[in-house]
Amino acid sequence: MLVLWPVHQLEMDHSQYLGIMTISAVLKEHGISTEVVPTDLELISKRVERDDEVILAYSTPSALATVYVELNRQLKRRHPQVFSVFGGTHPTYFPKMVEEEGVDGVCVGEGEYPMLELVMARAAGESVKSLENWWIKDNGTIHRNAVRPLIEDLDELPVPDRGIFRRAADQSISHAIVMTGRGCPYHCSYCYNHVYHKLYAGKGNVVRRRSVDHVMRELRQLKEDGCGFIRFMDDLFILLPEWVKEFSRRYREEIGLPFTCLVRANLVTEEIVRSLKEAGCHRIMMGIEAGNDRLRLEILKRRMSSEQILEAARIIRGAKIKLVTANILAIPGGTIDEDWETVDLNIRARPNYASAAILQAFPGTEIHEIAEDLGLLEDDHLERVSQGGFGFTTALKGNDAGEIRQIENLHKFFPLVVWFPWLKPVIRLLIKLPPNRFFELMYMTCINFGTHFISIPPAIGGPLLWRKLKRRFLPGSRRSAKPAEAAGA
Ligand code: B12
Ligand code: SF4
Repeated sequence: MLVLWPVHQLEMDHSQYLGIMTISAVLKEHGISTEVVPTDLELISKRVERDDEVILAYSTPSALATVYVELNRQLKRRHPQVFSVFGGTHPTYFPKMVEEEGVDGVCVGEGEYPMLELVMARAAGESVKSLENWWIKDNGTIHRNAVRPLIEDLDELPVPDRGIFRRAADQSISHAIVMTGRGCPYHCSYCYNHVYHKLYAGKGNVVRRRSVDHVMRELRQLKEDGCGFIRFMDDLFILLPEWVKEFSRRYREEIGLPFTCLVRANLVTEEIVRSLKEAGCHRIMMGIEAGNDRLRLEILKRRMSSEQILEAARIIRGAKIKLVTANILAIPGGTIDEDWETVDLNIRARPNYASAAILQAFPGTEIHEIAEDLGLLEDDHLERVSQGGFGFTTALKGNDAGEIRQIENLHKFFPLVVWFPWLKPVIRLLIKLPPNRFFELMYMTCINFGTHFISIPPAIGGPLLWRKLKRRFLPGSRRSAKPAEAAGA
């Protein structure tokens, strides 16, 4: 029995999927083979043919749902005997995707034990239709099973199986994405967390943290393997101040690598930022999201004031930690003037880099309902947000096409205008032009500079950018995913 995970853009250095790695580690503990492969129809076909029984498993963010469903449809036409399952954020928000052609089952919520049970049951020739967390299609009938309680103690999980990616792709080991816990207690309308709170009501605490010991074990291994930089991607790294203090002390003594993490402005204090700095924190990312109070409080449901944001930014900058802000444009019910307010609040916060995304109203989230109530959804909205486009444009309708165009263009100039506020009058004029390659190039330049020279120390980010450019522009070095035979080695 082989569990095979097709991964979009597997060759990219940031393609580090902890969901896949953790499930893989659990499966391997039970003697089950698992591999990742690039989303290449021929490669996957060859690999499928080499094993008697294969489960195709897709870890599916909404942005890639259509990409994976389409790939799977083609694979199932060639290999009807494989069993195809989908898990991750999109199936969790939108389990109805089980109705798609070729999908045999979707896993709702946390996947380690549900996947283990499913694989074991199939290996034993047993039925999988009543397994917890699964929506299973069986002879045209869909069986919708409830979720099991959340894993209470994350320390019971094995260290993520990073080897699964290293064997399959020539990814850089210079930096690693690490999660020290799961869940966030807040309920921002565009985020996955409120969905989890609803889904798991009465079934355990959504917010959980690994012990410092457990995290250190993983980090020591990463350091031994040559990793030089850690990206903690916990939703809210500073949620538990006592944990952070213990972690910071031990991290400084035992690991000492530069790292980044994410914070929320209302939780930032001088004391916590000092301990992060002492531990070696290189960059902090903090959401500003919207400068306009109505959009921030009522639409995005981010309960914090502009003053709190500015004070947190002051504390982070004061500690000489690089500050990167996260922002959202094209918010349902918002206007271009309100998006300029976001620029203005960023200018006042003076981040080292201001990142911005165009809001994607993923199905299952509250912001999707808000957009629906405002009549902003096109009939093909789901397809539009799930083709792997990663948000260069909005999929929402607006009252005025000209205004939408300005917002999409402002997105391309966002980091630049926060760096150089004196450019505002020029950019106000430029964004009235039709979207064009120059604007995109400007955006890609800023984003690559921000990612590789600000968010990551340049000594590590520089080589990463070089690898990326080589892959993009030098023929022959484009595919750094290894052939399926090597992946299985
Ligand atoms: C690290 C991270 C990234 C990394 C790595 C990609 C990744 N998806 O891991 C990078 C920086 C590349 C990234 C990019 C993007 N991300 Co991101 N990212 C995260 C983050 C912070 C952590 C993911 C993680 O490692 N979680 C820990 C693991 C253990 O949990 P998990 O992945 O959910 O997996 C568990 C279950 O979902 C399930 N499961 C997962 N896959 C499968 C498959 C099967 C078969 C089964 C049975 C179960 C199963 O079991 C796992 C173990 O319990 C999450 C927020 C979060 N806290 O989860 C956002 C999040 C996943 N990202 C999000 C978004 C929007 C994006 C982007 C689209 C942003 C953009 N505009 O470009 C891109 C998409 C790129 C991509 N290909 O995924 C959204 C997704 C929303 C949605 N509806 O899909 C999230 C949820 C953030 C949010 N605020 O809502 N991201
Ligand atoms: S604070 Fe961040 S992680 Fe928490 S719910 Fe809001 S957006 Fe999601």
